[in-house]
Amino acid sequence: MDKMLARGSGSGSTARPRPRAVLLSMVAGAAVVAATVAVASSASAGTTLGASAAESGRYFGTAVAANKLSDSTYVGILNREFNMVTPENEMKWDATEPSQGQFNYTSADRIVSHAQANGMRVRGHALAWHSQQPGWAQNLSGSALRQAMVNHVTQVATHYRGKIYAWDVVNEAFADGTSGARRDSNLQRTGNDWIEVAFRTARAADPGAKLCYNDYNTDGQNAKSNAVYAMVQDFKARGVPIDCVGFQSHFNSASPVPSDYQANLQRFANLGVDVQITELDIEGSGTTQADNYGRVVRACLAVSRCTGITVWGIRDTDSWRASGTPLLFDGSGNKKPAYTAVLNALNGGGTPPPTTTPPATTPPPTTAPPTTPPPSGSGCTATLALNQWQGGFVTYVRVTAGANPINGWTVVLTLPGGAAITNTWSAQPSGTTGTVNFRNVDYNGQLGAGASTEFGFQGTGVGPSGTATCTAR
Ligand code: G2I
Repeated sequence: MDKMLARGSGSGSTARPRPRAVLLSMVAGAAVVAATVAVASSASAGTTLGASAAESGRYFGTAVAANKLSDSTYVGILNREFNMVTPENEMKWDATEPSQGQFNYTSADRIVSHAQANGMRVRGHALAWHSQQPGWAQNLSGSALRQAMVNHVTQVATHYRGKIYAWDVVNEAFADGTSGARRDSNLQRTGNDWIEVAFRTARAADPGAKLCYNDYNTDGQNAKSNAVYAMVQDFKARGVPIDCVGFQSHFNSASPVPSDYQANLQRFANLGVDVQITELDIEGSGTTQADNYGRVVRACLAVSRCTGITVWGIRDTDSWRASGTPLLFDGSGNKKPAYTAVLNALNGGGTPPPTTTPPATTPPPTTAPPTTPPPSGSGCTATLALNQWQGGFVTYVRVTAGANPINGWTVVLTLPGGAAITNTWSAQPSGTTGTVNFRNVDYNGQLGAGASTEFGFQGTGVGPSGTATCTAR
């Protein structure tokens, strides 16, 4: 693991331009008419949570319970609105390893299959946690527990290797209150290094998954989030593999959206990790609830490394705290004002974004044409970042549009001899060896001028690095 290079998506600090914002500025003046026409001709972009989040390269997800996948109202909303899912309980230790060494993936697999069949990605939740441990693990301590944890992380992350966008590797390991200390637990008592051991183990098992630390009451700057911040800073300094921090964001009147919510997301992003809102719910109703949801969404959109938002359930009645009606759909599956606030925020404040390329020949009359076009011209460029280890690799490819918006892209690269691709995400490869064409998938083909997206692939042998040929459509 020491040989790992920085991940393409995990080390840069370059802001990701938002395609929609760019498009809107390009069509200033004629924007209203253009947007209306474009939306009318579009299937779903700008009209569902997932499609609207994808306009800025983000996802919009929900927690899913396997036993609700037979509820047609539930599944109807899930398939229409969301493009990321988190199993609410099905990947936890008690669910996946009920007896030591005997793994049961039935319910979790059902969710992963549903996601894959419907073009959604999966956040894995959660590999190592003090809570929801099976009884046998609760009764272990010391090296027996440490060994059991390592085996659990290895087995589960290996089972789902290549199928997980991001893993909550460690969940809720810090104490509440002002101590800034680790939470006391059987895992913590195995030694302070249990968290980094879990992360290194997860990386070895699934090098393609982003690895997150996930917690609650860390949504604003406070003693607990400061302690997590210090841990992430330390991990980055020492090369412990961490790619993202999850902010659960369970809010109510006793625990409101902090005034420094965005600033807190930003300071973590500045450490060189992605940030994600992982379990959002806000108790309340009507306008107040809607306003709070809008604030949270706008905070994520304002942080370029905030890669997506997950709500912790679909309908109020699906929530772990249903009496607080904290979600976006009521018990009958109707959209609440909070839903509209979220959709409007994703769409930039009320106007759905144009979903077709605006005519590039109508520059705003008051703006002088650029004298120095970007070096990439009107096509696209592709840069590679490589994680290489003995016998295998993951390559991350960043595709960036040139001076004009593009409607699709193809990246062509040649693998070194002996290398073979075993898994690709966010692109469609033409083959597994030699020269391979990677074509965009549905949600990441359209890029505004200068905007970028990322795909990746995992393989055996020595991976490619450097740059690759990119062709735009
Ligand atoms: O507590 C809210 C969340 C806080 N962050 C971590 C999340 O994993 C956690 O999710 C909740 C689930 O939403 C609940 O559904 O975690 C709870 C357990 O800590 C889940 O509750 C459990 C009940 O405690 C069990 O009795 C029940 O069998 O749900 C299980 C399945 O319905």
